[in-house]
Amino acid sequence: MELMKMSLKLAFLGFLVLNVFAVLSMAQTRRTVHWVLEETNYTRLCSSKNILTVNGSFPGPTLHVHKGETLIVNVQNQGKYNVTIHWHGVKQPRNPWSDGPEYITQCPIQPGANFSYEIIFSTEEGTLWWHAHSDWSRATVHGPIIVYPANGTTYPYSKPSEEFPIVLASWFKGDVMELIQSALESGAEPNQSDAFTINGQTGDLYKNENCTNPGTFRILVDYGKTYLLRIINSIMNEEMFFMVAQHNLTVVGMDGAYIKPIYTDYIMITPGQTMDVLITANQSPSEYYMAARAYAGLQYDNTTTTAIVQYSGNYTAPSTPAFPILPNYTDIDAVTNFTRQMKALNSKEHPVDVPQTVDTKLYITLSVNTLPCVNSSCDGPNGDRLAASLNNISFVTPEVDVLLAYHNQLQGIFTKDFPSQPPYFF
Ligand SMILES: [Cu+2]
Repeated sequence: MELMKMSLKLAFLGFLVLNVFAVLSMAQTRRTVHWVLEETNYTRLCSSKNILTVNGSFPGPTLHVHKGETLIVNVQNQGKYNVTIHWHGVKQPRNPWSDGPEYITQCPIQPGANFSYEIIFSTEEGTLWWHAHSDWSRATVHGPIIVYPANGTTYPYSKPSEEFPIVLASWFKGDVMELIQSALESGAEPNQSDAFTINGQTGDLYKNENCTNPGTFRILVDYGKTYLLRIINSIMNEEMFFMVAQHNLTVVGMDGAYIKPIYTDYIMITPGQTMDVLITANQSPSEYYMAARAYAGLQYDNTTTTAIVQYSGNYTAPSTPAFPILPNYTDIDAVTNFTRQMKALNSKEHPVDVPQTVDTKLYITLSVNTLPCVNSSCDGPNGDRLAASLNNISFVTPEVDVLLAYHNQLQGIFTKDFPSQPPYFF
């Protein structure tokens, strides 16, 4: 009996020691990153303005993690607006307090304040991104998240020689926070962007005689090698076509998951989406344009942003690099032909366990509607104001974030009667 007690005690001690080790090793894998939100002066399209940035950079810093890691990002707000940061596509199991959407999972970080996000990476692998989640601050406050395979595992394709994040973004000559504010007040559509950018640069097609040439992002490649482009659409509104002149693309991942490879010469990427694209430098050593422009219908920014793929070695650079023939703005066939090929990789190493039984059925319509204004005094269609909705219900910003209201059972912040189908079928 005594012996048994003894061994139990020892086992308990061992358990304690093991736990201390576990906590210590966990602490070691939790890196902390420090970010400062600040106004930074940038010049694009021949005019300067202050934009909100993380640590002064546009696009913002890249987060590099391995699958399964947990990262702490401490955000100090030295800007003049309320801001939150969202980790786009990171599932964060049982960790909603760090998800970021303003007034949904937290109240915004006020100027002068700071907030520590705990970002739990679980099943994601590939490329994701982070962005501000308050009004239009995400136009300038965003950056890549690169999730490498867990230690001891590797990609489901040959390891690329090098990788390049390709961040597509919108550039507005005006202040983005003022633009959305005035659109919300008038009820009209917000202004279109004045340019698109690739990694912060507009590219050569935005030439203006009155100022120096626009900046152009370049990637340097060696003949025969294969590269991974981690393409992120951080553009505010437009879906985009993207191509590289005379080079084929192989799409191997989307939104932080692997897919069955798509062999194509163009992609169409929607706002918020990410794509991992392999490209082999197998053409005559030279310079080639990569280019992106909108796939859109009615009102859209119809400009084209470019960057350059530059081969290493000795050759005479062309006066104008080869330019890709992008699908037309309204080419729905090009879009369908591309999107119909999207399938999860669903291999033994990367299974996709889709739930097979359905508990609740929801039928949800997303739409842009109008709300009436007194004496038709707004600038939207028929003097009304535009409002987005789900099943005809529009979101009204609460005074307390919805998650806190849910957690503390506060009354009057949200209702539980969201309809499981739209009021009208059409
Ligand atoms: Cu997002």
